[in-house]
Parts: sequence; structure tokens; C-alpha cells
Amino acid sequence: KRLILATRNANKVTELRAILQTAGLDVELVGAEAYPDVPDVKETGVTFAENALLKAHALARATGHPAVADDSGLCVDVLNGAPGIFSARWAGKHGDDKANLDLLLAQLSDIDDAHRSAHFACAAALALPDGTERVVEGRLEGTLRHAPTGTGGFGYDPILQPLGDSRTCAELTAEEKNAISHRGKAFRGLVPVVRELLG
Ligand code: ITT
Repeated sequence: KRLILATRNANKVTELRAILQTAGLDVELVGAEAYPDVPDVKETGVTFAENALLKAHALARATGHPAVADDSGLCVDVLNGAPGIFSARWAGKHGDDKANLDLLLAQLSDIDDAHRSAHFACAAALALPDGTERVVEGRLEGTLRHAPTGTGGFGYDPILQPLGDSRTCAELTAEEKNAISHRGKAFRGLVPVVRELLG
């Protein structure tokens, strides 16, 4: 059985492959790049779950195979949850991780350590070609550093320090990050649902 990973973000594909392979799913994981003719879906939802479902349904409908999608982002408490669903284009250009991180740090420059709580959020969606859908969400709570540290991961990883750790997400190994991350939790939660619906 084929399961499409409905994301164009190469970092997410790497993490999802590791997470889903560790879970031992008996499926062939195929990236969205195998279907270059499927147009990018407009992320018009107002929640992570809505956007994840939009992406999963678009690939499932277009390919005739079940598809899983991720919508994720960083939610900063002192910014009332921003960047949130706008995390990938916080500084304007979609996917410019460095500009997004630099802008966020500048916006938080006056905020002291006691008020720098934040979490990563991920909605993991499964859609079948017949329209069946499921969503599972996961979070990683932490605090935001004043400057980036570490070279692993992607996006805002160099500034998010998980609660209970003294390192940033960008200083964790891939395995350590997947074990605690919003994406790890959401997709491990989705695994039994995939098993049930794909048989
Ligand atoms: P797809 O929509 O094709 O999946 P995308 O990169 O556009 O790819 P999102 O709209 O879900 O994905 O945006 C996710 C953004 O949130 C991403 O660009 C990062 O800035 C941030 N983000 C999500 N997960 C993260 C993680 O594990 N570590 C660091 N930043 C993360």
C-alpha cells in the first residue's frame, strides 16, 4: 500500500519518514514530489488542523492514494499565539527560515526570560480518496532563547529550548527531537488510525 506524504518541506519529509518507519507501518511512503503536477493547495484554514486536512485531501483526491499532511508552527504566548499558522511566512516570503527567525527574535528583544514561553504545534492529518479524514495534534512546550544555537533541525529549532532540557531543538539529535517533538507526538498518534483505515 502506498501512503503519500503531502508536504513540499524536505525537512518535514525527513522527519516524517523516520517517525513513521520507526512506528513500523507496512506502507510505501511516497513524497509529494512524485506527483509534480498536483498544484499547491491554498492554506485558507484558520487552524493547523484545517490546513493539514486541506493539504491531505488535495493529494489524496489527485493521486487516488491515502495521504498524510502536516501543518505546524511556533506559538508564542506573549504574542497571543503568533506566528502560529503563519510561521512559514512570518517575515513575508514563504519558507525563509532565517528571515522568519530573525524577525521573531527582534520582536521579542524586550521580553525577559520569564515571559518567553512558547510551543511548537503540529496537526497530522490523514485523508482517503473517498473523503474519509482524521486529525491528531501534538505539542512541544518550551522557552525561547535570545539568540540561535545549534545547527540541526530547521525553522525555529535554534531558538526553542524544550522544557526540562538545557539545549535547543537544533542541538538535539534527530532521534531525540522526534521522540519529544510536536510532529513525533502527532504522527505517532496517527499511526493506529492509519493501520485501522488502511488495513
Ligand atoms: P508544507 O505546507 O508543504 O507541509 P511548509 O513548510 O509550508 O510545508 P507549514 O505551512 O506547516 O509547512 O509551516 C511550518 C513552519 O513552522 C516551518 O516553516 C517552520 O518555520 C515552523 N516549524 C514547524 N515545525 C517545526 C519544527 O519542527 N522545528 C522548527 N520550526 C518548525
